[in-house]
Amino acid sequence: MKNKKIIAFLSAAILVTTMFAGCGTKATTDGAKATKTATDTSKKKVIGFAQVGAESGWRTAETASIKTIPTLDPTFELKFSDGQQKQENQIKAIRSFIAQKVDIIALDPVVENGWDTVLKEAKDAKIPVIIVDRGVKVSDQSLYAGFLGSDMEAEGKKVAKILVDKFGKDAKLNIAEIQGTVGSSAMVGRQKGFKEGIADCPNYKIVKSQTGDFTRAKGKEVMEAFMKSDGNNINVLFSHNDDMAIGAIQAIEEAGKKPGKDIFVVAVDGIKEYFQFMVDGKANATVECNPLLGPQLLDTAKLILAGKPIDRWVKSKEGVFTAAQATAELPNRKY
Ligand code: GYE
Repeated sequence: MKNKKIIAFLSAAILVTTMFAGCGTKATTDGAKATKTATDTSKKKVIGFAQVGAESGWRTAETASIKTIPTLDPTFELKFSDGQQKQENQIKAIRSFIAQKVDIIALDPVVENGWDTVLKEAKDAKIPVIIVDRGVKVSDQSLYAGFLGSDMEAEGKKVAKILVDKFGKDAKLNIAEIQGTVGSSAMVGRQKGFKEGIADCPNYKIVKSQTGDFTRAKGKEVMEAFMKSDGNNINVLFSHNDDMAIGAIQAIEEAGKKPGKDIFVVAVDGIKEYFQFMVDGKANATVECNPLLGPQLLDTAKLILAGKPIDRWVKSKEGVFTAAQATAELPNRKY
């Protein structure tokens, strides 16, 4: 009897143990699942993007495009930092990305110089860096994996060609130039390309040249000053971006002149809003600079992480648009 009781007790115990064991297994499986999900998330490849700022329509479009990366490929995560047009903020952002051990750093540098130290820190931490949109000048080329962006010098040359095609080489042009951010590759390249492009036009004179820092407000301010001192003389405006041209167009109108007629207006970028100014006859031409770099940045990051070679310079594709094409092109503009 006693034995029977013991056997019954043991059987119950075994049953209970098995039941618990069953629960235990279930719990472990769920736990494992939870752990696996957590591991998957932590396995996401992280790109840290140090952006210049939010100074122009172009910039906003670039930011939006790069922010699509995690949607284009959910195995990627994006950490975004807005440098507010200050190099020191961008350097801080890179250091923070290094501390967070991101997989790739993408840097859109506000200016060309002054990156050696922080890029060396990224290299020492074995984090590859892709330079996006604007270029850098560094002593050691191995400090970054590659550059993805436009050919700024070529853009400056295209602007010059627009003038030569329109007015001929021998025309007498008094050109006002509103430059982008001083020391940025966009400003340096566009200015250089433009000057080369007009080198054999003896009567093309840059009579005014000042920076508008790529913003609409400063573009207007600069043009106001130009109009005050030389308004009757200027017959061409070359603005390093569309936003500054839009600001300048307002200044030209306020000074009692007709932008697009009294002053031929040419810029760079190709933002939708500027197309409207061309349609309205207040601007004459723009050279396209493509800000939709998100998909190409993702592709480049994937190649690097797969240990595959990337081009030293991945160039973006772009065109030139005149006021005559603006109405047809306007509905196609994606930025
Ligand atoms: O032209 C301007 C922006 O770096 C190409 O920066 C870019 C330039 C662009 O603020 O609108």
